Amino acid sequence: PMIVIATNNKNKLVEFKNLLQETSIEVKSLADFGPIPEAIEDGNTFDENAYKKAHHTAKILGLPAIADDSGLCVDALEGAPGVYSSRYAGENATDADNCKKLLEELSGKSDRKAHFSCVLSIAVPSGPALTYESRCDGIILKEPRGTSGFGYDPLFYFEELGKTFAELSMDEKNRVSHRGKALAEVKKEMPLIIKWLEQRLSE
Ligand code: ITT
Repeated sequence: PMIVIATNNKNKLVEFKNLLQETSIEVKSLADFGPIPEAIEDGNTFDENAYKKAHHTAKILGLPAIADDSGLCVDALEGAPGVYSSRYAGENATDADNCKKLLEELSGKSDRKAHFSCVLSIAVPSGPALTYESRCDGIILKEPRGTSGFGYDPLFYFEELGKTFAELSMDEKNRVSHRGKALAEVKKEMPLIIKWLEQRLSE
């Protein structure tokens, strides 16, 4: 079967493609279909928003879709920015704006523990969905380090490797990141997922 990667985030798309390329599923991106309206991400949890995005695209295109909802949860900020990670500093905020805002919010705080969360939802047009999730723990630095990746990567220090996510290659990041681990699970389960999709699509 075919599956559409329902994301407008170029960096996520690259990570997705990289991880799903050797599976037997045919992967498409939104760009293969021409513009469709964006899903409304008004849920309070990563789960809700991942499903909203996957089902929205599946319904419009009439094809199974996979979406990611992810974000950074900071202990000293009671889990913020969480589901608001992409627009922490405002509706049209850039990654740099969001990182700056995070450093401001954390200034003077000694607890720098944080984690990235990722929920992946695979939905069919008629509604049912499968969910996979993972997280990755780290520390928020006081200044950015490294130039790869996106979002909060330059501030997210991954202790096991002694580097920020922005100092890792894409393959290194994918081996340990929240999205990489959730996608690895999807990859491992692919035979079952394909069976599940074929059943749902024939109903
Ligand atoms: P789509 O909804 O179109 O997929 P988005 O960027 O709006 O794209 P989200 O709503 O899931 O996606 O927001 C995720 C935000 O969380 C993202 O913009 C980053 O700020 C942050 N984030 C998620 N994964 C990250 C990662 O691997 N590295 C750094 N920051 C990440």
